[in-house]
Amino acid sequence: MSAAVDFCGIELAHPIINGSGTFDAIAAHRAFGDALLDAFPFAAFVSKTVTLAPRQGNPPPRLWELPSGMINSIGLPNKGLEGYLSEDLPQLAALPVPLIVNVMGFSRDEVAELVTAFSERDEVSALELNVSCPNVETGLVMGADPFEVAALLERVRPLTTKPLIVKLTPNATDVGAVASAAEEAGANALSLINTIRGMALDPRTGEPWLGGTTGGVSGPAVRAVALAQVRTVREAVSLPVIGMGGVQTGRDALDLMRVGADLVAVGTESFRDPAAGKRVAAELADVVRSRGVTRGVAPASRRR
Ligand code: RRO
Repeated sequence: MSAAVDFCGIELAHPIINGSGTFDAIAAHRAFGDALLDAFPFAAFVSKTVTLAPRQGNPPPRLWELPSGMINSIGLPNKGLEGYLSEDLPQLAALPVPLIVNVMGFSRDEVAELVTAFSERDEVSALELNVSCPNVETGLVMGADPFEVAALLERVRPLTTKPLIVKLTPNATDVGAVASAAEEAGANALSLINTIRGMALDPRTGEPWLGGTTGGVSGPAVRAVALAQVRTVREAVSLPVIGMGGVQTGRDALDLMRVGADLVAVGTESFRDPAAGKRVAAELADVVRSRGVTRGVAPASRRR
């Protein structure tokens, strides 16, 4: 069986991509040189969230390690749209895989401006709308509320023919309802889960450790949550789904596919092992071959 997949009309060599913000391809290219391009770990590259204006991000400390993962409170540091277009996009366009740009705005108009700008760029294969950042209030409100997500899609859908992927937050009361709202309003695909809100205290002072007070929990700690949420979303919609949350092995990826993911993203594991994406893709191919499964479960669109 070929591992190649069609995702929203984009041909991918295998079903493993990265989670936004968990792999800095520009820094990795600096560190590893062209060896990175010869053995790029992912079948598509999803860039860190871009906002309209440049942002410094949250004050440090920004990370706290957990027994089975970590908490981040990065706070969307980025060069802003203009900086991204002039400095990052030319470098990311040179990667040997399709580029998906993750964007976030603090209002619908801001997201509309970002979508319009990227819509004109041939280097960009698809856009991921981040409505799920747990560190910025508007992100949480948008992604937690089906009406807000529908209103956002209705505003930006007419602005581009590129595939629009909505990244859902697990910090919602009913992720299935948000997923359905996104589907009805014209999303092409959904991705989940983003991080789950959490916090850590400084053991010496008892005060919040993170500069942003709370942050997002990721890594193996959230894998069971991801499995349940991907299953819920798969039951609710027919759209392609990118599943992620604590994936460390091919077996973890297969589990997400069994509950309905079409693609799987590797996130926190890439901090430990920058080549994790490639390893997970190879392990997935092995486990699929040895168990005689052609895919996980059939996505809902093919089950109905
Ligand atoms: O930058 C962040 O702090 C951040 C973002 Br935008 C996100 O989507 N998820 C996350 O855990 N952290």
